[in-house]
Amino acid sequence: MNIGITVYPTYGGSGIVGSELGRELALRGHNVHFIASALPTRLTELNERVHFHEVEMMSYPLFEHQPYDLALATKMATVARSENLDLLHVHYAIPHSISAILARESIKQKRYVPVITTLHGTDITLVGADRSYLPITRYGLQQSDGVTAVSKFLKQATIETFDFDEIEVIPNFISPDLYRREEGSPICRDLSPNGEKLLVHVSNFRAVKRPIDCVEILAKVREKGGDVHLVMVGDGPELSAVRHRAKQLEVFDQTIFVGKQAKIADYLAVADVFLLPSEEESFGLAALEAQACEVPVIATRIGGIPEVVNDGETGFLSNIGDIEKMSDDALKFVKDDELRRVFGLRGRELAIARYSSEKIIPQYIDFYEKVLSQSAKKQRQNA
Ligand code: GMT
Repeated sequence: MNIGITVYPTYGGSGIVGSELGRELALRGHNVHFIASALPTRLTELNERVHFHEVEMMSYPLFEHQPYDLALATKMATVARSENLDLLHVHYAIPHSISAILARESIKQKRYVPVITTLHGTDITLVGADRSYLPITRYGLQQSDGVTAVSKFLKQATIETFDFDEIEVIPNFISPDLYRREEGSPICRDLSPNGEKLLVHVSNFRAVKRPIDCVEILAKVREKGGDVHLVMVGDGPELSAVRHRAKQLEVFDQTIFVGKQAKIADYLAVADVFLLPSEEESFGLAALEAQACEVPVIATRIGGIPEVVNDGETGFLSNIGDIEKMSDDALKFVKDDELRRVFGLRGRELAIARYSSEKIIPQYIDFYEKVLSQSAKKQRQNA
């Protein structure tokens, strides 16, 4: 198949999933055309099966704001025709599905190119659910030829908010070869020079991730006798507040801010405990990646996290903001090597059994084929 994929190319779970999906599809012989405003972060290699088409923004004195949605739609339509795309697969509904629908409609006299929208989370729970965006998000869902969601939780949230239920759940995935344990690497020696245990958090430091809770947990674990460092991977709006709180709690010297990283796996591979204290998480891709690296997860019992983390088996779940319990749970892993090992092994086992690329990518391919045959049938009926 010739597949067009659109993602937000910057830091964010949906961009990672879309990019890795493209890479996996290309490995299986499909031609993938990324259509985005920049090369997606995790897309490190272009080759004869993986192509990148940059959305060029048009500037004109009349435009106070450059019309990205239209520039994207224009590029999608152009690439769909020039590369003979079979379908357009967009990640994150706003505005990608609207742009794709516009592209599809603008060229349908020549050929009908179906649009598949994958919902990731805040496109439904925050942005799409906002009263001002709700009607256009619903329109994007209704007009897509196929819609997938990354968790059962997100499907249910979409049904409740948008009264729209034609959604296939295709969960996020990991490549077990890319995410695996690797102790004793140079990174590990830098982060833990005296053998301190490593708590690791990875996010885009938005308020919904509650990154400040991570330094609160660090302070409590240390207070309770845990010899730990906290590694904060990523960047975003809450970063300066996190730094400030770390100083207030006198744990700044034990907190290592490494910024955005192209290879998150390097940090997860040496982590001892992964922290994800979010107040919203439709799936929690970083928790899955951590589990694949045999790292037990301390997270909140919200959204899709219980679908990914088995409480008491691959990690421990708590209520939002329950720093006391999260730090007690983290301390258990810090103090007990065997507990950490058992939870870690089980985490990798479940991550591979439920969410390996071998299992999930065929589900996307089957879904593409289903949508293509349904839309071909519809086109024949309308002819
Ligand atoms: O919240 C983020 O980090 C970014 C956001 C995105 O769409 O880029 O992530 C969402 O999609 C990820 C991949 O499917 C999920 O793992 C995250 O749980 C989800 N974030 C939220 O629901 C807050």
